Amino acid sequence: MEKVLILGAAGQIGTELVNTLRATYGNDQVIAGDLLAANLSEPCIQIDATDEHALRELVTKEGVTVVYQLVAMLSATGEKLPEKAWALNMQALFAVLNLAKDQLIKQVFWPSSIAAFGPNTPTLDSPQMTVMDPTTVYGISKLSGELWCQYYHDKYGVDVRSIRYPGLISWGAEPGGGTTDYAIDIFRSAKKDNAYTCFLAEDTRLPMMHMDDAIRATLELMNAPKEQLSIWTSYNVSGVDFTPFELAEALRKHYPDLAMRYAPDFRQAIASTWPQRIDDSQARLDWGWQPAYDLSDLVQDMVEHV
Ligand code: VAH
Repeated sequence: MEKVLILGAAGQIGTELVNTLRATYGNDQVIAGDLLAANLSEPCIQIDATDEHALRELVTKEGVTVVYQLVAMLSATGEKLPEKAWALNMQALFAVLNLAKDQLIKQVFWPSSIAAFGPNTPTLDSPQMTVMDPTTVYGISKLSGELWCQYYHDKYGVDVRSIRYPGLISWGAEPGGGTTDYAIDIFRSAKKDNAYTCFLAEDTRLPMMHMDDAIRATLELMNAPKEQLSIWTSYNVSGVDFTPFELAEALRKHYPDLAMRYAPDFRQAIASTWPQRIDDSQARLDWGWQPAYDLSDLVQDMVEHV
């Protein structure tokens, strides 16, 4: 029976992953860990994901077998605190990779991002293997982390698996300082004010995904037979891609008089370095990835729950 520890359990992905994994393995088999533990449900622990000693004590005491290491400072916040973002994102990854290297745990999940691509990455149908020249600290940490995951797999036999998440759209938890957060904020703003001022230009196309698809992709990858997998950096996966204009048009099916304004800020310069659409054929080939939500489904679900 697996015993799972989720680090970053209070975050956008962690909040959803805790619920899904508890439904799969049983409540007591999934420990929710975060520095902000106040709102976590039991079993939970307040823990610093960069504190390797505390992690070693915890996984040994609790018999943890799998760790989902979700802690990171995202793209927009990371540009305001570059050295803190690098330190946090890398130390949190190494702490868990070293637990696996020392065989204290048997499997690791760590999220990468389309932010690991850059301005010279082919912007449409960005391949699994391609030019990667990220220009944000967050993207640099994700690209570096991918290469370290592959190194620990190849050199120490660590079973660490990863997905390059696109922008994730969910209603369960507040977004956490990302460049794609507009695609979450717009739903709350439309419901409250029937209006939204978008911090990206209306034609900024980005790869996005409903959180349900992201969680399912994560568990399908983690449960895939190891011999089926060919990528030990991080897998491309795609859901949908859209522009703020297209999202607003889809939202107007529910809010016909939605007033949209566009006021690009510093996050436009970040979004402009990212691809518009991702080629996820390797994930489809290796472990049968197939998204379920299109833009209309995504908007319908968000409108129903926000
Ligand atoms: C961010 N939501 O905007 C994250 C994501 C693809 C972007 O990694 O930083």
